[in-house]
Amino acid sequence: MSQPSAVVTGASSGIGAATARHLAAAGFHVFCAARRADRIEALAAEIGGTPVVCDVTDPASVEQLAAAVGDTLHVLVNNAGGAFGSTPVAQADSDDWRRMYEVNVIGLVQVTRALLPALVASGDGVLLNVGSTAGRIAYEGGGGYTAAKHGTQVVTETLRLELWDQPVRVCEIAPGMVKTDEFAMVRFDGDRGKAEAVYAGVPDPLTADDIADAITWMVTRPSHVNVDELVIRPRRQAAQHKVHREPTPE
Ligand code: 8X3
Repeated sequence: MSQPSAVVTGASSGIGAATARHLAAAGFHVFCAARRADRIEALAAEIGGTPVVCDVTDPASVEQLAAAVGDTLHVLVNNAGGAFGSTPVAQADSDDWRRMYEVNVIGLVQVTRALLPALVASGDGVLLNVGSTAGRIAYEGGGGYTAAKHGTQVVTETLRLELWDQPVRVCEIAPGMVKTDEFAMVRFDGDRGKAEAVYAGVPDPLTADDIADAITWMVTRPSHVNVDELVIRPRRQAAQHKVHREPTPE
Protein backbone atom coordinates (compact mmCIF):
# COMPACT_ATOMS: atom_id res chain seq x y z
CA MET A 1 0.00 0.00 0.00
CA SER A 2 1.25 3.49 -0.77
CA GLN A 3 2.17 5.78 2.08
CA PRO A 4 -0.90 7.23 3.84
CA SER A 5 -1.19 11.01 3.89
CA ALA A 6 -2.22 13.50 6.54
CA VAL A 7 -2.87 17.22 6.70
CA VAL A 8 -2.24 19.10 9.93
CA THR A 9 -3.36 22.73 10.13
CA GLY A 10 -1.73 25.10 12.56
CA ALA A 11 1.41 23.02 12.16
CA SER A 12 3.84 25.86 12.85
CA SER A 13 3.94 25.34 16.63
CA GLY A 14 2.52 23.59 19.68
CA ILE A 15 0.06 20.75 19.25
CA GLY A 16 0.10 21.08 15.46
CA ALA A 17 3.86 20.76 15.07
CA ALA A 18 3.99 17.89 17.56
CA THR A 19 1.17 16.10 15.74
CA ALA A 20 2.95 16.46 12.41
CA ARG A 21 6.05 14.86 13.96
CA HIS A 22 4.12 12.01 15.57
CA LEU A 23 2.14 11.23 12.41
CA ALA A 24 5.31 11.22 10.34
CA ALA A 25 6.87 8.81 12.84
CA ALA A 26 3.76 6.64 12.46
CA GLY A 27 4.35 6.43 8.71
CA PHE A 28 2.28 9.27 7.26
CA HIS A 29 3.34 11.73 4.62
CA VAL A 30 2.35 14.96 6.37
CA PHE A 31 1.25 18.18 4.72
CA CYS A 32 2.25 20.81 7.27
CA ALA A 33 -0.15 23.74 6.84
CA ALA A 34 0.19 27.09 8.59
CA ARG A 35 0.74 30.75 7.86
CA ARG A 36 4.40 30.98 8.87
CA ALA A 37 6.42 29.65 5.93
CA ASP A 38 9.80 29.50 7.65
CA ARG A 39 8.49 27.31 10.45
CA ILE A 40 6.61 24.80 8.33
CA GLU A 41 9.45 24.58 5.83
CA ALA A 42 11.84 23.63 8.62
CA LEU A 43 9.35 21.17 10.08
CA ALA A 44 8.56 19.55 6.73
CA ALA A 45 12.27 19.20 5.98
CA GLU A 46 12.78 17.54 9.37
CA ILE A 47 10.01 14.97 8.92
CA GLY A 48 10.06 14.47 5.15
CA GLY A 49 6.69 16.16 4.70
CA THR A 50 5.33 18.92 2.51
CA PRO A 51 4.97 22.51 3.70
CA VAL A 52 1.86 24.38 2.54
CA VAL A 53 1.45 28.01 3.49
CA CYS A 54 -2.19 28.32 4.44
CA ASP A 55 -4.44 30.70 6.33
CA VAL A 56 -7.52 28.62 7.14
CA THR A 57 -9.68 31.74 7.34
CA ASP A 58 -8.87 32.66 3.72
CA PRO A 59 -10.91 30.63 1.18
CA ALA A 60 -8.38 31.13 -1.63
CA SER A 61 -5.58 29.90 0.62
CA VAL A 62 -7.63 26.84 1.59
CA GLU A 63 -8.21 26.07 -2.08
CA GLN A 64 -4.45 26.11 -2.59
CA LEU A 65 -4.07 23.64 0.25
CA ALA A 66 -6.63 21.33 -1.39
CA ALA A 67 -4.78 21.60 -4.70
CA ALA A 68 -1.47 20.74 -3.03
CA VAL A 69 -2.99 17.68 -1.32
CA GLY A 70 -4.53 16.24 -4.50
CA ASP A 71 -7.26 13.66 -4.94
CA THR A 72 -6.72 11.44 -1.93
CA LEU A 73 -6.20 12.10 1.76
CA HIS A 74 -6.33 9.70 4.70
CA VAL A 75 -6.23 11.97 7.75
CA LEU A 76 -7.15 15.61 8.33
CA VAL A 77 -6.28 17.15 11.69
CA ASN A 78 -8.05 20.48 12.02
CA ASN A 79 -5.79 21.95 14.66
CA ALA A 80 -5.57 25.63 13.73
CA GLY A 81 -7.31 27.63 16.44
CA GLY A 82 -6.74 29.83 19.38
CA ALA A 83 -7.97 32.16 22.08
CA PHE A 84 -7.74 35.94 21.89
CA GLY A 85 -8.41 37.93 25.03
CA SER A 86 -9.99 37.08 28.36
CA THR A 87 -12.41 39.89 29.07
CA PRO A 88 -15.82 39.35 30.66
CA VAL A 89 -18.72 39.23 28.23
CA ALA A 90 -19.84 42.67 29.38
CA GLN A 91 -16.57 44.08 28.02
CA ALA A 92 -16.31 41.76 25.02
CA ASP A 93 -14.09 42.95 22.20
CA SER A 94 -16.15 42.15 19.11
CA ASP A 95 -13.07 41.87 16.91
CA ASP A 96 -11.51 39.27 19.22
CA TRP A 97 -14.76 37.29 19.23
CA ARG A 98 -14.96 37.42 15.44
CA ARG A 99 -11.34 36.25 15.10
CA MET A 100 -12.00 33.33 17.44
CA TYR A 101 -15.12 32.26 15.54
CA GLU A 102 -13.28 32.71 12.24
CA VAL A 103 -10.36 30.44 13.10
CA ASN A 104 -11.98 27.88 15.45
CA VAL A 105 -15.19 27.38 13.49
CA ILE A 106 -15.29 28.92 10.02
CA GLY A 107 -11.67 28.08 9.20
CA LEU A 108 -12.22 24.51 10.32
CA VAL A 109 -15.35 24.28 8.18
CA GLN A 110 -13.60 25.72 5.14
CA VAL A 111 -10.72 23.24 5.35
CA THR A 112 -13.11 20.36 5.95
CA ARG A 113 -15.30 21.32 2.98
CA ALA A 114 -12.28 21.59 0.70
CA LEU A 115 -10.64 18.31 1.76
CA LEU A 116 -13.66 16.10 2.35
CA PRO A 117 -13.79 14.77 -1.23
CA ALA A 118 -10.18 13.59 -0.87
CA LEU A 119 -10.94 11.97 2.51
CA VAL A 120 -13.91 10.13 0.99
CA ALA A 121 -11.83 9.13 -2.03
CA SER A 122 -9.31 7.40 0.25
CA GLY A 123 -12.01 4.90 1.16
CA ASP A 124 -11.03 5.16 4.84
CA GLY A 125 -10.60 8.78 5.87
CA VAL A 126 -10.32 10.22 9.37
CA LEU A 127 -11.31 13.78 10.21
CA LEU A 128 -10.07 14.85 13.61
CA ASN A 129 -10.98 18.24 15.05
CA VAL A 130 -9.00 19.70 17.91
CA GLY A 131 -11.55 21.09 20.33
CA SER A 132 -11.03 21.90 23.98
CA THR A 133 -12.46 21.34 27.42
CA ALA A 134 -13.50 24.97 26.84
CA GLY A 135 -16.02 23.43 24.44
CA ARG A 136 -17.63 21.54 27.32
CA ILE A 137 -18.01 24.14 30.08
CA ALA A 138 -18.14 27.87 30.75
CA TYR A 139 -15.69 29.92 32.76
CA GLU A 140 -15.38 33.57 33.68
CA GLY A 141 -13.44 35.56 31.12
CA GLY A 142 -13.59 32.69 28.65
CA GLY A 143 -16.78 33.71 26.86
CA GLY A 144 -15.52 34.22 23.33
CA TYR A 145 -13.25 31.18 23.40
CA THR A 146 -15.74 28.85 25.06
CA ALA A 147 -18.42 29.92 22.58
CA ALA A 148 -16.09 29.22 19.66
CA LYS A 149 -14.92 25.86 21.01
CA HIS A 150 -18.50 24.79 21.70
CA GLY A 151 -18.90 25.60 18.01
CA THR A 152 -16.02 23.27 17.13
CA GLN A 153 -17.68 20.51 19.15
CA VAL A 154 -21.12 20.94 17.59
CA VAL A 155 -19.74 21.12 14.05
CA THR A 156 -17.92 17.85 14.73
CA GLU A 157 -21.08 16.13 15.95
CA THR A 158 -23.04 17.45 13.00
CA LEU A 159 -20.44 16.17 10.56
CA ARG A 160 -20.53 12.72 12.15
CA LEU A 161 -24.27 12.59 11.60
CA GLU A 162 -24.13 13.93 8.07
CA LEU A 163 -21.30 11.60 7.01
CA TRP A 164 -22.80 8.52 8.64
CA ASP A 165 -22.86 6.53 5.38
CA GLN A 166 -19.48 7.74 4.10
CA PRO A 167 -16.08 6.07 4.61
CA VAL A 168 -14.91 8.88 6.88
CA ARG A 169 -14.60 8.74 10.64
CA VAL A 170 -15.22 11.98 12.54
CA CYS A 171 -13.44 12.53 15.86
CA GLU A 172 -12.77 15.29 18.35
CA ILE A 173 -10.05 15.60 20.95
CA ALA A 174 -10.81 18.02 23.78
CA PRO A 175 -7.66 18.88 25.71
CA GLY A 176 -7.62 20.66 29.04
CA MET A 177 -4.51 22.33 30.43
CA VAL A 178 -1.73 21.96 27.88
CA LYS A 179 1.39 24.09 28.19
CA THR A 180 2.70 25.19 24.82
CA ASP A 181 4.98 28.04 23.79
CA GLU A 182 2.26 30.17 22.30
CA PHE A 183 -1.34 29.42 23.38
CA ALA A 184 -1.47 31.48 26.57
CA MET A 185 0.93 34.12 25.25
CA VAL A 186 -1.35 34.73 22.28
CA ARG A 187 -4.43 34.76 24.49
CA PHE A 188 -2.94 37.38 26.79
CA ASP A 189 -1.42 39.37 23.97
CA GLY A 190 2.18 38.67 24.95
CA ASP A 191 1.75 39.30 28.70
CA ARG A 192 4.15 36.67 30.04
CA GLY A 193 3.03 37.14 33.64
CA LYS A 194 -0.60 36.36 32.83
CA ALA A 195 0.43 33.48 30.57
CA GLU A 196 2.62 31.92 33.25
CA ALA A 197 -0.14 32.32 35.87
CA VAL A 198 -2.29 29.82 33.96
CA TYR A 199 0.19 27.07 34.84
CA ALA A 200 1.33 28.41 38.23
CA GLY A 201 1.95 25.65 40.74
CA VAL A 202 1.31 22.93 38.15
CA PRO A 203 4.70 21.36 37.47
CA ASP A 204 3.33 18.86 35.01
CA PRO A 205 0.61 20.20 32.73
CA LEU A 206 0.03 18.25 29.54
CA THR A 207 2.46 18.88 26.71
CA ALA A 208 1.94 19.15 22.98
CA ASP A 209 3.52 15.69 22.69
CA ASP A 210 0.89 14.21 25.02
CA ILE A 211 -1.86 15.49 22.73
CA ALA A 212 -0.04 14.46 19.56
CA ASP A 213 0.37 10.97 21.00
CA ALA A 214 -3.38 10.76 21.70
CA ILE A 215 -4.28 12.10 18.26
CA THR A 216 -2.01 9.56 16.60
CA TRP A 217 -3.67 6.78 18.58
CA MET A 218 -7.14 8.02 17.60
CA VAL A 219 -6.43 8.18 13.87
CA THR A 220 -4.66 4.82 13.71
CA ARG A 221 -7.45 2.65 15.18
CA PRO A 222 -8.83 -0.09 12.91
CA SER A 223 -11.14 1.43 10.33
CA HIS A 224 -14.36 0.25 12.00
CA VAL A 225 -13.44 2.07 15.26
CA ASN A 226 -14.54 5.70 15.59
CA VAL A 227 -13.27 7.48 18.69
CA ASP A 228 -16.05 10.06 18.84
CA GLU A 229 -14.45 12.26 21.45
CA LEU A 230 -11.55 12.11 23.82
CA VAL A 231 -11.34 14.51 26.78
CA ILE A 232 -7.78 14.68 28.09
CA ARG A 233 -6.42 16.65 31.04
CA PRO A 234 -3.41 16.59 33.33
CA ARG A 235 -4.03 14.58 36.50
CA ARG A 236 -3.94 17.78 38.52
CA GLN A 237 -6.88 19.30 36.64
CA ALA A 238 -10.02 17.50 37.81
CA ALA A 239 -12.14 20.27 36.28
CA GLN A 240 -11.57 23.70 34.80
CA HIS A 241 -11.83 25.37 38.22
CA LYS A 242 -10.42 22.50 40.26
CA VAL A 243 -6.68 22.44 39.71
CA HIS A 244 -4.27 21.03 42.28
CA ARG A 245 -1.62 23.75 42.50
CA GLU A 246 1.48 23.64 44.65
CA PRO A 247 2.41 26.79 46.57
CA THR A 248 4.69 29.00 44.50
CA PRO A 249 7.29 31.37 45.96
CA GLU A 250 6.14 34.99 46.18
C1 8X3 B 1 -7.50 25.41 26.24
C2 8X3 B 1 -8.18 25.00 27.50
O1 8X3 B 1 -8.54 25.80 29.89
O2 8X3 B 1 -7.50 27.38 28.40
O3 8X3 B 1 -8.14 24.96 25.10
O4 8X3 B 1 -9.83 26.88 28.15
S1 8X3 B 1 -8.52 26.34 28.51
